[in-house]
Amino acid sequence: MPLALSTGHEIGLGVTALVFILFALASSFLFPRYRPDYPGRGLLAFIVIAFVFFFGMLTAVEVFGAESKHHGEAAAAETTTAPAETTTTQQTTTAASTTSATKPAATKVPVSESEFKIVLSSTQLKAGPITFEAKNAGRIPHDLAIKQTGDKTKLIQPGGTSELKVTLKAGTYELYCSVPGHEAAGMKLNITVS
Ligand SMILES: [Cu+2]
Repeated sequence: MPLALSTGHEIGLGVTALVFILFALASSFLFPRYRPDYPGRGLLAFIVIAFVFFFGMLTAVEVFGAESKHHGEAAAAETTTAPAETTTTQQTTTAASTTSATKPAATKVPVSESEFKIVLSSTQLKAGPITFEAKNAGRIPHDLAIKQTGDKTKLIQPGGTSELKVTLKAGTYELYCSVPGHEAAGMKLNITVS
């Protein structure tokens, strides 16, 4: 309905202006041509009519013009609302993709090596990504290897550490030290993954 009302007011404003202009033109050109003494005796009447048109025009501009301005503000408000909604949607999408990109963390398993044994806090591990954090607690270099997968760390100096990142399926695996003679000396340990 506001649109129809506004259109009606614009037409009203236009018609009022048209009548006013026609009257002004007629007063200037038409009436003097056919009635040379115009306004003549009707001077007072002419002034009254001119004033009525003048204030009528002012009123028309105020009433109809105000309605048009209101409509304009409403349209401007609608325009500013739309981009705000778009921004919110984009932020939600970004947050969702960030969350889905996060991977499950690997299980961290501390391993202590020394002459000549390998010690874990538990030999029962959960299947999936596992990070063995091998620490050389002995006095000579060692490493940590997994017989079934072939993975192994670099040679770890006394007091040093090295990580071994693997993904293990359910089964039994042997951890050992690949330095010659160390496995036979006792640096081996069976673990169970389930
Ligand atoms: Cu060793």
